[in-house]
Formats: sequence, C-alpha cells, structure tokens
Amino acid sequence: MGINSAIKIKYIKFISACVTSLLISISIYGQNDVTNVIIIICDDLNDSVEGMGGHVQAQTPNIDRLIDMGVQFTNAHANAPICGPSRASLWTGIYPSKTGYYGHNQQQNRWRNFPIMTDAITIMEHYNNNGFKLYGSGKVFHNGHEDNSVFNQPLDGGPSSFGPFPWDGSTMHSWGKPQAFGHSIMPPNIRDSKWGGFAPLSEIPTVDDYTGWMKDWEEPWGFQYESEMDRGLMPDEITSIWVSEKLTETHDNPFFIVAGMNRPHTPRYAPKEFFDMFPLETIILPPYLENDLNDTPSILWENNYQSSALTRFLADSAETDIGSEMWWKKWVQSYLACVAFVDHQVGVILDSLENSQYADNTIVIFTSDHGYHMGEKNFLSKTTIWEESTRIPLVVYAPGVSVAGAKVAHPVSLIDIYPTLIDLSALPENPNIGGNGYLLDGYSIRPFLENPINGTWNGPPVALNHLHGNVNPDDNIPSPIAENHHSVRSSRYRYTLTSDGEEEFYDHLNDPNEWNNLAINDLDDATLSLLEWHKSEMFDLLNISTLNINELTKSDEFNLYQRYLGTSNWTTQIEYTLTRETQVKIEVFNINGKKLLSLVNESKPAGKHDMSFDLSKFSSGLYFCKMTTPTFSKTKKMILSH
Ligand SMILES: [Ca+2]
Ligand SMILES: [Ca+2]
Repeated sequence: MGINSAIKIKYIKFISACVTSLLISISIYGQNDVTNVIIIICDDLNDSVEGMGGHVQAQTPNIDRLIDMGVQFTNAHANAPICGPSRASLWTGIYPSKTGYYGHNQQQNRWRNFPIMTDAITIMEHYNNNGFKLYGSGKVFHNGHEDNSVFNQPLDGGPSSFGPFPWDGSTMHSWGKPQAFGHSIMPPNIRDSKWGGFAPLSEIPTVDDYTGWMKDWEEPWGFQYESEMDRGLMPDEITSIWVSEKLTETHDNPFFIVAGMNRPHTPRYAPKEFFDMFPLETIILPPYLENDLNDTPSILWENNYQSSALTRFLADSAETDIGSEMWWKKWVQSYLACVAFVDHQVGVILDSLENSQYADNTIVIFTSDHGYHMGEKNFLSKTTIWEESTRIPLVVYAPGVSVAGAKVAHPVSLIDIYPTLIDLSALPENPNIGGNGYLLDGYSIRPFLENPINGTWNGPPVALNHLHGNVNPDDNIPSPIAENHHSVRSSRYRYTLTSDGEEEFYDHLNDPNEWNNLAINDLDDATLSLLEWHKSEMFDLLNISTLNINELTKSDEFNLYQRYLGTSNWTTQIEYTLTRETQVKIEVFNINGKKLLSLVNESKPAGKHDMSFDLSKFSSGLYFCKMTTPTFSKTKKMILSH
C-alpha cells in the first residue's frame, strides 16, 4: 500500500467516524426523554427566597417564577456548610464523610487531591461521556480549586470573581493580580478585611489617594463606574448574559450548562438599584434570641471568631435615627440587595430560555452551595451546623415530569442532585463503575417531582449535614468521621452529634429557630426514643455502628458545680479526671471572652482532681469556665444571680 493510499484510508475512517458520531448525537438528541440541563447555583444563598420562610423581606420574583414552573423543595440542605467541600460533594455525588473532605484547613486543599475524588467522575464528565456538550460560567467549583478540565472546553463564560473590590490603584499580589482592600466607609472592626465590605457600587471607594473600583478578573484592572447606567458588568451579569446568548444558538448536541453566581457571597457590593429596594429604615432584623448559644455544645462556637460577629457589629453601631443596630441593619440590607441582584440574573436566563427553542426540553435546577446566618446565634456567616447554614433553596423544573408550582416538604440534600439528573436524563446509573467503583451516595428525587405530596423515594427519611471539627488534618489527608460534627434533619427534627460527644435535638414544629436544645434536658421516653431514632439514621448514613470519639477526649472529664452559701460566699467546685499525666489549664472568662481568672496552669498527674473557688467578687451574669489539655477542651457555663 502506498503512502497516499494509507492517508486516504485514514481519512475515510476519520470521516466515517465523524459521520457516525454525528448520527449518534442526532439520534440521542432526537429521543423524547433527552433534555438539556441548566443548573444555576448561587454562593452562600440561604432561605431568604420568597416562599421559603427565610428573611421576610426577600424579593425574588424570578426565582418565584421558576417555582411556579417547577417543584420547590422546602426542606433541602447542603451536606457541608462551606464552599469547597459542599461543591466537591455536589459535583462528585459523594458525601464529605466518605471522602474525608470536610473543610477546616482542608479548604486550602484541592478536592481532587483526596483519594476517593482523584478519579471520581463528576456530573459534568458523566454528561459529556454521554453525548452532551458542556458549558460553564462563573463560580462552579470553589475559587482556586477548580478542575475545569471536567468541561470539554475551557470554562468559557464569565469569570468566577467576588469583585469588584476597593483598591489603592497600585498594590499587586506576587501572582500578578491586584490586591483588594476593605471599604473605606466602614468601621475596621466590621469591614474586617477585603471580604467584609458591603455597599452599593455607587459608594465608590477611596483607598489612599486612589478613588475607584477594581476588577480582579482581567486587565485593565480598574472597574468602570460612572453611574448606574454607565458602568462595567459584574461577574454574575457577565454569566447571565453569556448563558442567555448560549440559549439563542442552535446546538447540534444536547447541552449541560452550569451558571455559577458569586453573589450573595461577600463582599456584598451590588448595583445601587438593588440596595434601594430595601430602605434602611424599613429593615426587619431576623428572629433573634439573646444567649441562644447557652444551651449548645461549646465546641460549636468557642474559639470561633465568627461567633462574635454580631457583638462587633453592635459595638460599632452608635445610636442613630435607625437605632443602635445600624450596622446589623446595613448588613441585612446588603444581603437582601445581593439576593435581589442574583434573582435578576435568574430572570435574564429564564427570559432567554422561555423565548428559545429549548423552553420545553430543558431541565432547570436552582440552588445554592449552603446557607448563611444573618445574626442568629451571633453568627453573620456560614460554617455552622444549624439550620441557617444547612438550609438551601432548591427548585427543580423538569418539563413533562415535574408538577408545576408544587412544594415538597420531605428532607433532601445536594447529594441527591447527581442521581436525580441521571434519572431524568436516562444516563447510566453508576458513573464510577469502570473507575474507582464508588457508588453515588444520593437518591433520585424524581418521585417527588411527579408526586409532590405522596411520592415515595428510595432515599433516607433524613438529610445529612457535616461540619468540620477542630482537629486540623495534614494537607490532603481525609479527616476521620469521629473528628467532625454531624447532623440529620428529618421532616420535624434536627439531631446533632459533635466530635466531643455532645448532642443537640431541636423540634422544628415548636421551635423553628432552633432556640431550645432539648438534648440538655432529661427527656421523657417518647422524646428520647425519637432522638435515638435520628441518631441511628445518622449512623446508617455515615455507614458506622458507633461513633468512636477519640478515647483520650472521651475519658478525660471536666465537671463544675455551683453552690450558694449566703450572700458573701459563692463557691464553685470543679472536678476533673485525667487519663494520664498532662498539662492542664483551667480559666474563667466573661461573656465577651475576656479572661478573668487563671485557676490552674501546670502539669497534673493522672486521676481525679477537685478544687473550689470563690465567685463573690463577680457581678451577676453569665461566665464560662474552660479546661484545656493538649487533647481536650471543654467549657462550662456559670450563671451568677445575686
Ligand atoms: Ca459558598
Ligand atoms: Ca439555644
């Protein structure tokens, strides 16, 4: 065979391969059960969406429009309350408790470095392997930890950036991008860092001698802002416009689009029109209970900078015509403004979809990577295991399947998205079967889409949430289940077990704000068996029979007893038991975290110890007594009422 003939044959083979793959694509696309997919995922959006019972002033008419088209899940949860682990789990369909990627210092690790996820087939790859064209824009993975190779082309929509930011006009990072600053109009305690800022774009920042915004996603770095009508586009606007343009094109293959919104993640800068929707003097603060943390396990908040966020806001709020909670109200206003801004982007995408040839054969999913506290339990952040952090909006519109305008109250979570889409798109069920072999952890919620009230699914009766504990593993090392906190949400209750063995149990029917931790009380038999049922459902999902709390942590003990012996004689007795000789610190703090007394600070032998001290010089109020060893930490409350 001559060289020319060989080339010719190769060429013919190439052509025929192309024709075959084209025919396969066309035949797949022509099937009735094959639809396109658009996932709109927001960053840090809690349940402040109309109809969800989050913040009462939320204005989200476009998300509401999607709710009218599809099914809204009112008891949907994130599996991890922080970006990196939540998204890694969502896109791979594997629980953080199985991958060991929970958060803490692991947030700085790339998710692909964790053994189970290194070669896990993501939802994008699974669609791509089955003939879909992939498109992505904005924040899909956690920033800096992307694996955009899962898209079969560069992530070619908009940038994933939290900008624009304040800037000094010159300072650059060593990696060649401009360095962001906090906003000059805010008290330093509140703006905190470049992340803590919130203001309308019309509040053009001045840092040193430079006045203007900075965008950190492309040169020139300056973000143009002359007026509301004459300004640059923010990343979420670039994304929504890009997606809407994709919907005007004719596609040869079915498509899978991820529109990743960066808002309402901090910093909360958005166009002024969205701030103007929520005049400061009208802002309603979320339901709030002072000392709400008192009945919760201290490991969930002690030594956590975020747990004093509200205290800082109140301390920096002078009495003004909108009250002494001015900065808290401004914070709430900025959150609502950013939610309304994101809702507008949803509207841009829906408008384009409704006017396109894909209106009747495109699945649309709207959700968020986790929730956010708005001051509840003193947090103004994510990264807790309470309802504010775990609860997320979830709306699924599946043409021909979902019941328009229906609501589903059964608990579900982000882990269920991957199997649901496999079900709706009729893709092969086990994407990892030829690879690492791991099965997906979630279940298809299709039965609820078809029958919102009486649908039964194969999934569990609870949604599983994880929160990283306070033991930092080495880089890229999976964190063991026992060193993290876990929680399950049923239709009515939330049960939580912390890494040091403490429990929470909340009854959402009577206590929707999780104010009253039932687990600290002596429970009647019926409530106790309910608690035990939730615990056993949790252990099933964690795939363990007992949770082996670190033995050292478990067997060290710290107890505190208060005795009142007359007006001038307040005695507090402390008992503690050590499993071995170790360094011990016992300290007393006031409610603001200021250390008032150091009672013990030395090495002590194994065994039982006791001591007492006098509190008569202390004024009435709440105090904390904390014992720390290198492997143990426990805080006890002391309440003095003279
Ligand atoms: Ca997030
Ligand atoms: Ca409480």
